[in-house]
Amino acid sequence: KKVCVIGLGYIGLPTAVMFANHGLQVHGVDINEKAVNMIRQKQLHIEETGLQERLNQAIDSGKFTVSTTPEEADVFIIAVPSPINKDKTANLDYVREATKSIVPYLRKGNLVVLESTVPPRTVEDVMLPILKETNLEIGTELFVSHSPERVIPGRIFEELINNDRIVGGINEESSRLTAELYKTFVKGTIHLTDATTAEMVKVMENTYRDVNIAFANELAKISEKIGINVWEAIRLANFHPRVNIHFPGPGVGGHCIAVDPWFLVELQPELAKIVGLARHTNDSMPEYTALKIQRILEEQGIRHGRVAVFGLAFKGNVDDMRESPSLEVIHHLERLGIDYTAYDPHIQENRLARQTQHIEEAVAHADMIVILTDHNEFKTLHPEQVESYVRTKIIFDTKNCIDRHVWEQKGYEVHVLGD
Ligand code: SAJ
Repeated sequence: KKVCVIGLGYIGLPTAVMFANHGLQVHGVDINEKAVNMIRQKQLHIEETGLQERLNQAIDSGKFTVSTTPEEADVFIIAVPSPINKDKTANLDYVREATKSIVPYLRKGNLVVLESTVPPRTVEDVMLPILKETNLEIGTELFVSHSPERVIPGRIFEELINNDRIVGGINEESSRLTAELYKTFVKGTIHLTDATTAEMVKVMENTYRDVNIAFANELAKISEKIGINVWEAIRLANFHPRVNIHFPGPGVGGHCIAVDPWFLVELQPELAKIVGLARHTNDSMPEYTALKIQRILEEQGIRHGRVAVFGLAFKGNVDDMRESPSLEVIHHLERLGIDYTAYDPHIQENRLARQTQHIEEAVAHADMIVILTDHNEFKTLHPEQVESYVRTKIIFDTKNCIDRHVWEQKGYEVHVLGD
């Protein structure tokens, strides 16, 4: 069997190498020529645990080829971005273009699977009209389904294999063929449904998380006002067998959780009320964080202070800066006229003006270290590493990830978001 994977990003590339390493012939396609050339030479354009070894194996075995154009195959998997526009409406251009790009290569009996997260009805209303241009009869000569990826960056392979999988075909035969395909490597249960329900399920999962985090952020703000530690309160509440409150932070980033809920708001603005409010709550956190930084500096009587921002990735232990709340926090610091340096050991190149690759440079003359992501490097950071460089001993932990007592023992004033 041959599989053609369209889109070789965080989802497409791991999925492609998994199929290749399980004996299928795989052709990977991306419009980004640089990424294609890198992959061909077994170089990674993204960071993910276990990807390098698996890519080496896939290329060396001859089972995995890559280029910028599709090839004929039995199965076509589309794993392209589905971002939102500035006005928070879904941008389905990549999904549309990817679908159009395979039309000339589709033959009788082929299966097309969309993995990208999309607003419910996209397969039916956006993809099927394009696929009809093949003149193949949809459902009998051409099979189509949605099987949303549900893996978390940092643990992609573990979750690709072990998570349950949702498969929503446009008819039963499409679902059956898709389930058979993923059985190649999926050990979790494969649940069958229709395409639109599958689309809704995926958007619901990420919206659930967004709403839950917004709740946690609201609790953090309330806790600061009434003088308790929200982290301790959440820890205790979560001992209840039916409570699972998520955690506050400087904002919600990434291209999934902060994006997908808008699909529901766009579809049903009058009905998706909590969903929209949660989005606004989470989007307010970077400014809230920056204002708290300003307040801490003022309380210490520090004028023209300098802040060392630790963490630019959108979350801990990933190298991905897209839609990162850290960028928003920095934007607000600039607006407030607060001087800063930025440091992230997972972001290899300097993409910001005040960014440095050296921790010593980052904390030089700093009046405050602000932790915005829970990278392992920050959790285990020791005061002695920065001791001789900082100007003022203040640390502000927005992820509750440092050992507060270690820092307090060294004379630091420790602030935690939601405390
Ligand atoms: N965050 C919090 N508090 C929390 C958890 C996360 O503030 O308690 C923040 C993170 O710091 C980050 C953002 O939320 O900025 C998103 O991070 P995440 O780890 O929650 O999620 P993603 O975007 O990496 O992956 C999510 C996952 N969805 C769910 O867990 C329901 C993943 O399974 C999906 O496959 C992925 O979205 C996707 O591609 O849709």
